[in-house]
Amino acid sequence: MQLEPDDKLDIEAILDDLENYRPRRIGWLWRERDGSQVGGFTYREAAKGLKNSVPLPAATRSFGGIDPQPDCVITTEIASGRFEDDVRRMRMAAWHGADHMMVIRTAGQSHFDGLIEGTPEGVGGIPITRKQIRATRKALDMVEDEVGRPLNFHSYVSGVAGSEIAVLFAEEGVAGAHQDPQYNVLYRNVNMVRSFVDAAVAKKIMNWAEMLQIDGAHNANATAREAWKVMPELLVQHAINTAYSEQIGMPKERIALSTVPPTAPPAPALRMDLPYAVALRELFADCKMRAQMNTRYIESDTREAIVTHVLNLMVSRLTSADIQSTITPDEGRNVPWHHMNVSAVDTAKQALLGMDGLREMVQLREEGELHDAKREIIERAVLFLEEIEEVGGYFEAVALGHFVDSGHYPERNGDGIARDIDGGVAADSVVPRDDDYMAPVCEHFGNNNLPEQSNDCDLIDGCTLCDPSKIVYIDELDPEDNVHERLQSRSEMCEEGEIKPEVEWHGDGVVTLNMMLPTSERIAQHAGLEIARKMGLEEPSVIHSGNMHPREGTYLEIKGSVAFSIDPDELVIPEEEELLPEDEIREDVRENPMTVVAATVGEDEHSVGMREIIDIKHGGLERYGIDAEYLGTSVPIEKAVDAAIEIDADAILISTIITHADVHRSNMERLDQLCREKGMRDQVILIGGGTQITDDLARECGMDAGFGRGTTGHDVASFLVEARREL
Ligand code: Z97
Repeated sequence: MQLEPDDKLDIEAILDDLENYRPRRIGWLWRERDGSQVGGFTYREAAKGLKNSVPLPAATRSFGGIDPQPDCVITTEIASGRFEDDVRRMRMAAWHGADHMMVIRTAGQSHFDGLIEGTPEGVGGIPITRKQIRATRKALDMVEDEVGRPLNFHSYVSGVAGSEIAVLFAEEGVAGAHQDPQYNVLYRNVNMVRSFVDAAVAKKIMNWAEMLQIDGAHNANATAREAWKVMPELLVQHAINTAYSEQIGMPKERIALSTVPPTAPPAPALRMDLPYAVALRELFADCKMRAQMNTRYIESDTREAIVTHVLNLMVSRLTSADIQSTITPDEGRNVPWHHMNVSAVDTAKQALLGMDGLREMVQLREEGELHDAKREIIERAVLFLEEIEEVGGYFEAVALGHFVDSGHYPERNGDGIARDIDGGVAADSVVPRDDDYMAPVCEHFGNNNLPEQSNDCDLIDGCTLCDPSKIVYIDELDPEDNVHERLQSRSEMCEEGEIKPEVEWHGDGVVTLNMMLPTSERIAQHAGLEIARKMGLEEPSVIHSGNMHPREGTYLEIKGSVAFSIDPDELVIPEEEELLPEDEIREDVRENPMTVVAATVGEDEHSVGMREIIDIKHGGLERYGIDAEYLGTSVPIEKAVDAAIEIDADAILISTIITHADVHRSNMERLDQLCREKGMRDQVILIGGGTQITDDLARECGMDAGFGRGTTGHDVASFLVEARREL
């Protein structure tokens, strides 16, 4: 199935014949590093460009639409809980430059104790299912053809169903997964023996499927009371999972550390984050670095979140990142929204490109504060590991609450997460295998008595990894809570083709209002909700309130929803005016110089609007080489016409801001009339401008064009060049 840029993703088509869809490949793919020359710029850390993409906003207007791609893989983390909406968001993110599609279930997938088929939405979390994965991979296959770059699909191998999930992922071509037994133990209270045995099984399968593994150390940072204090422990957690994975046979280049800059401003973040980042890269030089953002200190202020992210990106560029993760800037206020995923991907793209080649110009010092701080973190981590050995090993250390203690190790506050070796979910569920244990499947971890000289799965004529036709596909379990029902209720909610706002799910109707209220925060919040209600928003809630001054003002962001939809066929949409490209205008004026007379006419002292249209600074006519004779304010129409005759101007531009007694109309009519009387009307272009002027109004009054609010020099220059060609 080929996806054209103008087509919407067709969910029905994705679901069609899904039972027979197979992934095109297994395994993780990196970007091709080949983008050194783009649009006249030289990049040192760039990857091959995309076939279809959305460039950064400034690129479209000022850099010829180039869309260079940084060298590292960029993640987008998606959590709408409905795969039919996730895939659309993935497509948007891929166009902006994401190629690592990380699907996290809305809450606690690890709490599911088994593999669930079908697509129920469930309560309090979405179980991972084959159908979701396969539909997502199928959509991603279409999108990667569209953007011309491979897309890595990623999810999580955790919980007591982790090993089954690993098999499912291997069968369905999932390219990357979080897998870290410490995550289950510390944060999900899965029994530690079970968690480590499961991890061995899962990692072996992941290795077969050439998945990139991401560990879970960053969670200590996200959980800690004072996140920067867990730096030594983060190194320890990385070390434990990495060593364990290597024992099971994973090569280092498929082990990615989930690095996290531990703190955020107002802390002097870089002085803490940078030594930590350097220590990590020194200790785990052959592993991959997956640079995750600091999430511990995200509040509802998107500006603040973005600054933290950019500082994190600077750490990535000053050290290294193989994968650059992006947490959406709305993480502190909502379940992430479509446009926030795109915003986060753009932030990463922009910051990485902007800091391209930084390390060639700036060198990290090998002595002084950076060196000393790095060494200290490593020493603390080594002590931490030694203490684990001393107390009898990892399990004992966990039981003693060594992990996620709020002290700065070796200081301890006795508030770490303590788990019982014999407790937790699925305690006592690990039993020793019999000596003659046998499972005739490939990539099975541990003691397995298969007949000599046979392939692992010969006895059953191939396991599902070798013979995917044996995979049993279960479509839906729940007759009500499934994708078909959801698609049905979508079409009932909105007539075919009708438009409703959305942030997360198709037609969810959610919109935001931004407002500044001149009062204190608490009053503002309630007043804001009342304003939203009066504006017709349903279920409004404050998603951000920012204190401008305790008494003078509060800035609010409010979300709510609208119940109506819009029929695009009923919209009256004026034809889009196409401007000449800026270079073409310049070329035309260079070959054939252009002069215009400009004045604010009548008894009108407003000068700013006209000057902005003329002056070079904000891109006025001068920028295109057009010579503008500015006559000033309160200029009589006659004087403007005389000046035009005197310098043989191509055009007369008059600005009329005052509209009292329709003086703006009469000025324009008078200009047209006078030019006719002088026999010059068909040799001169007449333009009227001003805040109350529209093109229609100006034309009615005899002008060739009218320009109102929001006009730029480019608009006027483009019109002048085209109009002169027609004279
Ligand atoms: C990230 N923002 O980008 P649940 N295993 C590990 C994990 O880290 C997680 C899960 C499983 C973060 C992702 C937090 N991490 C969010 C090692 C989750 C899945 O128990 O199914 O909710 O967690 O890495």
